[in-house]
Amino acid sequence: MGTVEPQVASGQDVKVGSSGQIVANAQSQEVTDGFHLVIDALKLNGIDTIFGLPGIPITDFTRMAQAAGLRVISFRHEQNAGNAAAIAGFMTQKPGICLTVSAPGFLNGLTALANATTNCFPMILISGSSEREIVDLQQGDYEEMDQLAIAKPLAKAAFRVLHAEDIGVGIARAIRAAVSGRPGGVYLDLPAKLFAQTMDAEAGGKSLIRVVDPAPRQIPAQEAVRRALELLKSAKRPLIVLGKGAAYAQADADIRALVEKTGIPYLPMSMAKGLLPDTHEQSASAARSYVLPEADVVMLVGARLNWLLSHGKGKTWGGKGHKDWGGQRFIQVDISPQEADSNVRIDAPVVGDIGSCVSALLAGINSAAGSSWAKPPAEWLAAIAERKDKNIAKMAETLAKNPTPMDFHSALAVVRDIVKANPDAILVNEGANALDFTRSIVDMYKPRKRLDVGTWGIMGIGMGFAVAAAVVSGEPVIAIEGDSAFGFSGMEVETLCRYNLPVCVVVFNNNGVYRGTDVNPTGGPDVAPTVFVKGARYDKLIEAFGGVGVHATTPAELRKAMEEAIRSRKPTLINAVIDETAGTESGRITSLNPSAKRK
Ligand SMILES: Cc1ncc(C[n+]2csc(CCOP(=O)(O)OP(=O)(O)O)c2C)c(N)n1
Ligand SMILES: [Mg+2]
Repeated sequence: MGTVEPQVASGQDVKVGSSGQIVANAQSQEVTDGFHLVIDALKLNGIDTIFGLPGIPITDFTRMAQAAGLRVISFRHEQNAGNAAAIAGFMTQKPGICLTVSAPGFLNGLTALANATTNCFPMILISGSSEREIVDLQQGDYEEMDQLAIAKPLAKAAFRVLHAEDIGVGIARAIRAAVSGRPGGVYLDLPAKLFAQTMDAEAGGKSLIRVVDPAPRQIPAQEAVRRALELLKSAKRPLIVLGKGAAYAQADADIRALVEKTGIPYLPMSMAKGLLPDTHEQSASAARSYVLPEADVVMLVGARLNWLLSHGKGKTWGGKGHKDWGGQRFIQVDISPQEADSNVRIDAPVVGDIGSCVSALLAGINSAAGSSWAKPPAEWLAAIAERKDKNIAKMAETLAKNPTPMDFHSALAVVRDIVKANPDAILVNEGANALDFTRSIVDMYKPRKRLDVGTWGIMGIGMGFAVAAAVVSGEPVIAIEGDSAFGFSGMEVETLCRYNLPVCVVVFNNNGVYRGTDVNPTGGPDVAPTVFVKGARYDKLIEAFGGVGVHATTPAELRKAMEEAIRSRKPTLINAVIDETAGTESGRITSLNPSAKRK
């Protein structure tokens, strides 16, 4: 139990006991308060880190949490703290905690909470809130806002605790909601008054709950597994798609065994890269545009058929028109029973946690009535290999060029080598071209090493993810950032320096959003909306806080700086000057711009 600062429970005749606790004369009781009950409840559930930003009413909470041995990582903007919490949740399967003040701080954290929910990252946004009586009558309290109502539609669940004796239940419910089933963002509203409430320490301790089995396994039905395996067996051109959910599951060995035992080519979604090394011979990444329309049976493992997979239909999948079904039959392994049929018919849904589902599928394959599982037809594998080899050779040619100025490819050839030499390093990535080229060029070798913009393609995750990745893993972090993307969280380079984190930020500086070449068609003094200050020196930013800044205009300079950053583990920002003409509108998703659709 945490003990309280000398504080008087109202109306009681008290004295301070030998260990500083409050002793009431009547029953000789120790008291605790809301602050300590929240801290104790978190600690009781194995939470060791809080990402946040102090202010009324949670400043003292951050101090007491630190005093109680929790790691409290303070940010410069709540959105970055929220993103840190979310990705910590993804990496650890424990809910990441983000702590903010009321209204504006809460709102700043809310984008990260919504993004976490969309991406199925378990996090809990804990915000202090103002006086309920005043908020509910809209009488204009300090930072007045009905936060619970606002959070509800954006979170997987939202709770408020009004009484100290309910803190244990509140934290337990938040933890269960965040990590069980399909994980997501949970909002927990803690009014200012709650923190100061006192209660008997022993009763308080007893009111806390250590959550037993917070994310229970969900075993798939045998019938569903059998149906899926039968469909898979009937395939002539099978394909496995591994999603972020498969990476989250931490069932790495079984997933690899499933892919290798079946011999089926696979495609990793962005954050599933590295589940098997990207250099694996069964990886079909370099032949994506061939395998999607050609496959006849597709097994989705923790991957949703959303826009990132063109909704499972249309021309990407061999359909005639943009909404036409391509003829594939789908097996979908997912924790949510509602996911199947969201976009196209799923012939064989397998519902359960990815780990249990994959192990059940493997068991079915291994026991295939004595007969060993037949590998996919050789023509299918040969056709994929042919495309792959061609595309990989083409890419190697492009990467070997050394143009002046440096372009995305020549810079990423360096990043690719550095990641290969440091497979434990974590790669954070955002931008448009800076994102798409990195995803396709930089191979990942281990699971959960690539953290990026996820389902929404959200800008601003960069420094929050980088801080959390370094704090949670202790491994070096490389953040490949578009210059626009970096700007959303750039002030957190101070946070990198303050905590002395081994993060190497590489800003791919092409003078703007997508490119630096747009012009104002009116000839007026304002530059075009996508263009930034030309020749900006982002490296100077980190120098202001004692970090290492490097200005790199060639691949050789970039290589030297990245190697040094990884070796030294010093917070480093490399301003990598990229040809401002090299990018394309929106990177790979140009076609989503409305004007591209205009007939
Ligand atoms: C929160 C948010 N705001 C805006 C966007 C739209 N957007 C997509 S990519 C991008 C920035 C692209 O520029 P940059 O990061 O410099 O990458 P580049 O293509 O130049 O390499 C923006 C603003 C977004 N995805 N998310
Ligand atoms: Mg840019």
